[in-house]
Amino acid sequence: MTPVAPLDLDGDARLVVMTGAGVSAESGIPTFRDANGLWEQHRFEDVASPEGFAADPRLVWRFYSVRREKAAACAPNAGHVALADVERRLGDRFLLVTQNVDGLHRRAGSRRLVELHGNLFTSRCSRPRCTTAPFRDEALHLGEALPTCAACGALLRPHIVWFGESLAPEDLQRFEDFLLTARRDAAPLVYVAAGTSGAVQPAAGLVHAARCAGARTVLVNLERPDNVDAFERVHLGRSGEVLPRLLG
Ligand code: BV8
Repeated sequence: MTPVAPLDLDGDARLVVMTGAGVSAESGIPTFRDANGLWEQHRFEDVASPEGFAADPRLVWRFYSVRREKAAACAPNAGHVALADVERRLGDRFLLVTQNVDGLHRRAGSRRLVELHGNLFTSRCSRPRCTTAPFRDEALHLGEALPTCAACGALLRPHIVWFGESLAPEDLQRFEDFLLTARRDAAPLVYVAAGTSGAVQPAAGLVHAARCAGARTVLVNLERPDNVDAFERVHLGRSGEVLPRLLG
């Protein structure tokens, strides 16, 4: 692994970090696109799309229940802890934006956190106009009977952003506001992406918005991802080893 010089985060510097499934790999959670990754067993259209849910809600509930069970049995790793530590140090000069739905950032102590793609441990009514709000759900729905909404009787679904579904505008706005505030304050801005293949939009494109806002860009990944050219500094290595040094 190339030497890792700590980021200069003193003074008024702002740091925004984007994480993907690679950050949870060292906790034992399979990524999506690595060998024997999650998508190896399923086409993502079948298990992570509204069409897939409509066609076979039992398969989708099994896919997410198995991941719910796995994530609950895993623990945050040194990369998650380093991100929670730097948040304690920087306070509102820090923002964590994750594609991950496993909940490990929150369990490591991160609170200035935007879960762009939702959360494994949250369910909601599948009927868009139902008034039932998303709620904490740790149950495993592996059997024949599928969970239904207490208010309207429709099927419940995981509170996850599936392919073909839009991200929550307020989540993207929180990221935009953080960039705008850094610019307004003429503060140095650093954008770090860790453990992501840069394959999924619009998350993979956030680095371009950060560059337009004047950010220095740093990548931490096991291999060169699709959007590697968007980064000025690249650290190839395990996020559990690199992030503590980079953010220390
Ligand atoms: C949307 C929830 C508008 C599910 C997920 C252009 C613009 C807008 C949309 C699109 C576009 N082009 C295509 C689209 C459509 C689509 C898309 O991006 N498709 C891809 C496949 C081409 N995007 C969407 O549908 C998005 N919606 O844009 O709405 C819209 C509306 C209608 C019609 C069109 C557009 C919604 C995308 C969200 C999908 N949901 N997750 C679930 O989790 O079950 S995405 C899913 O992939 C996960 O969230 C995952 O995090 C994410 C990205 O994967 P990564 O996290 O990067 O994981 P991956 O395995 O790929 O890579 C891991 C990396 O880590 C590897 O590089 C590996 O080398 C590295 N690594 C491994 N170990 C380590 C490590 N690195 C460091 N240390 C280690 N130890």
